[in-house]
Amino acid sequence: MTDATSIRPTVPPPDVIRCAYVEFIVSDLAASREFYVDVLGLVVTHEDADALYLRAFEEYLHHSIVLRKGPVPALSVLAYRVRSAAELDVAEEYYRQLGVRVERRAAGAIRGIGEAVRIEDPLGFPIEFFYDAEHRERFTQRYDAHGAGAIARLDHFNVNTPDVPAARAYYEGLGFRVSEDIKDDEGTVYAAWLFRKPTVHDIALTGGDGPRLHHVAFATHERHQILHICDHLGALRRSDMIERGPGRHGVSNAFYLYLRDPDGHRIEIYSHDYYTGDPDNPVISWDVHDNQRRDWWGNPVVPSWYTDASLVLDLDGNVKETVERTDSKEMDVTIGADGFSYTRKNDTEQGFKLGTQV
Ligand code: 4SX
Ligand code: FE2
Ligand code: CA
Repeated sequence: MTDATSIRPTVPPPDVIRCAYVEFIVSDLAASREFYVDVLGLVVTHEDADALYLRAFEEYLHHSIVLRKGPVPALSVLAYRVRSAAELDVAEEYYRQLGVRVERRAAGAIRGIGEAVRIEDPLGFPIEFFYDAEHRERFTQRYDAHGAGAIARLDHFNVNTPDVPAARAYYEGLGFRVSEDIKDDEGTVYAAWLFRKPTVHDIALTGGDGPRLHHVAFATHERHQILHICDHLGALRRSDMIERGPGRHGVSNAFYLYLRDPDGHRIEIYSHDYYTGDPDNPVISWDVHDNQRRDWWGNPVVPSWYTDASLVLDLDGNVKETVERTDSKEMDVTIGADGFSYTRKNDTEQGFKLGTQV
């Protein structure tokens, strides 16, 4: 994190529509293809010896995920779509004023994407803004091609960053609004969810050593599609790829499943969050000790979900060093040795008495 989290530019931020695509560096394209194409059913837009460009059934832009072969598994870019090509000039000026690294990419430089602006954001992430992109067939009604675990579209990014309030202020400056957060009584903020499109989030900020990518999430229309992915992995004897879930989130209310791809990159399959588009959409704050915040049914979160994340690259392709989180860590205050949590806040040590409503 640089001082740029506290700079406020005098020009407006670019008009971001939504999170649009992610690029991962992977070690073995054939293994990635088995996971993303054969199991998850993503549609191949383009593939060559270096990379796979994939999209989900409802998407008509060229890709929502790129898997590129490289030496170190990592995140190489998180891309946001802006409202028009003119917003690229706005983005360039905004980030120059923030004092971070800014690069223009000519049309044709990035397969499937027109002109783009790439930056290293104040949190240390490689971020792209683009508008123009090639269109491909939208598979919405290609039911012949949908498997039982059909994935509709990219939904959100989730990143690890050490200072959540600073990161939140940066994203609010970029025009994102908070939908939900997790805090404690001492004022520590553990996580925050922010959006541009009218859903719970385009980006979640999760307190942790960073910059690292926690996960990217794809949405299905129905819960049964998530359950089928679990059954499919079981049938392949690949249940080790299931990290957490399936379950119902407290935050967002979405149905969820977390998978780890062959390089350990975490993919969430997500369904049914709620509409947030009105200007007075209420912010929901959760207590970090509420054991229904991350799983509405109270199922515990596995430690790897708190500790593991993907490294990120700078614009030259070098691995970014991470900065340690110094604020208290959610895992330590909930499932660690001193951790505690509750189901009903006013319960005593005697625990829940059947029939008692608090
Ligand atoms: O685990 S949480 O219920 O806080 C949660 C995690 C909610 C929504 C998400 O997309 C997520 O990754
Ligand atoms: Fe998520
Ligand atoms: Ca498991």
